[in-house]
Amino acid sequence: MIIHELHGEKVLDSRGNWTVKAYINGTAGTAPSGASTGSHEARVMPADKSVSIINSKLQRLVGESFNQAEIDILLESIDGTERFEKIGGNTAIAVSFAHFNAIHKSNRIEKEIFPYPLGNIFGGGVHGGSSTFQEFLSIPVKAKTIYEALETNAQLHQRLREELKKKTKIVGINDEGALTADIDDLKALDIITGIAEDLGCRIGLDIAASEFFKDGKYIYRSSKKALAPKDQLDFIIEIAEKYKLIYIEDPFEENDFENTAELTKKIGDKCLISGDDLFVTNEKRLLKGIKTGTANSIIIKPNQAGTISMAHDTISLAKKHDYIPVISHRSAETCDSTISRLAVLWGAPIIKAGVIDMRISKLNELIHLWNIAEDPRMAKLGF
Ligand code: 2PG
Ligand code: MG
Repeated sequence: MIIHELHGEKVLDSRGNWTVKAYINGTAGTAPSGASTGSHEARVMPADKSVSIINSKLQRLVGESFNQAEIDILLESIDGTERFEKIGGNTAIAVSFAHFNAIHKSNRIEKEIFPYPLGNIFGGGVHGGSSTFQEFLSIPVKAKTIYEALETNAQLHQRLREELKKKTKIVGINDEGALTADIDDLKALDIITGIAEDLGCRIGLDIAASEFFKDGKYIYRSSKKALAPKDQLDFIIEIAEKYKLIYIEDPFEENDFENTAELTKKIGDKCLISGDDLFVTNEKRLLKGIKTGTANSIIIKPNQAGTISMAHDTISLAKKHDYIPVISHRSAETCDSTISRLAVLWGAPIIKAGVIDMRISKLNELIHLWNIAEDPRMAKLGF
């Protein structure tokens, strides 16, 4: 596709912070951003700087013709560093998304297999809320259509809200639209699993353990527990069994491959052990995981890598080695729904994209893709 026009704009994200939006031939792509970011992610530039890079340095793309791999490789080479230190991973992903969307804008994606939504129902950590664990996630394993799947997560969110209102005075909503309440992590798991069983969903957790790892210990807010890594391992195994957890993300701090591997060895046959801050959508870090038997699932966040093609390389490596890829949003988002299209295009069996608020733009895009597919089916989860 020939780029006739490229420009950048500063726009608001869901936290009310500025982010960068790129337009290619009138079609947009917008960078999301995280709060629990891995330290090995692509660098984020201030939005003003990012916009000015698009409107000056990157104008050399105008008049040229690229496919997706070509434009992404050019962005990497213009930057010239491993983690987009010069132009910013946010700048690169906004341009990469805009290019992808300009190509695929009105096209039906020639894929028929749809991802299960992994919905953030209840939360805390750095996203707001008093639980130590960052995300209590639901996966509607029995759903046969995308409609059923999305409705089940929405119902769980609604019923949990009612249930929490009976138990505590203040029930809130955090950065990702997850419910918050002043209850302990285990109490939250008790309540959530009760409703989830009734609705036919299974529960997962994004522990985001780096965020509460201080001086060699995992510090739990409400119970005031401080667990050494080995005790954290025992604790995670205990709750995985008790609550029949199907998915656990970042159970240890971002560089602890060893304990993550041990957990995978112990319970990886019945539960997905997923690396987010651990792998940061980075091929080299995933390769280390593959070699050491660390985790059996990976979060794919295109903005952690910097371009769609880099994220694609990582997901391809994951699939080759039977790591279950989970395409994911960030805690600060916009209505950009590129990741929904990528999830279907890349055949990811799971997508983490929220349950309510503006995050429904991604869920509604899945519905649209479902409706224009010829014979749409849900992915096979194998559990
Ligand atoms: C995560 C994400 C998205 P953040 O940790 O998986 O839920 O949060 O964007 O803050 O890293
Ligand atoms: Mg995470």
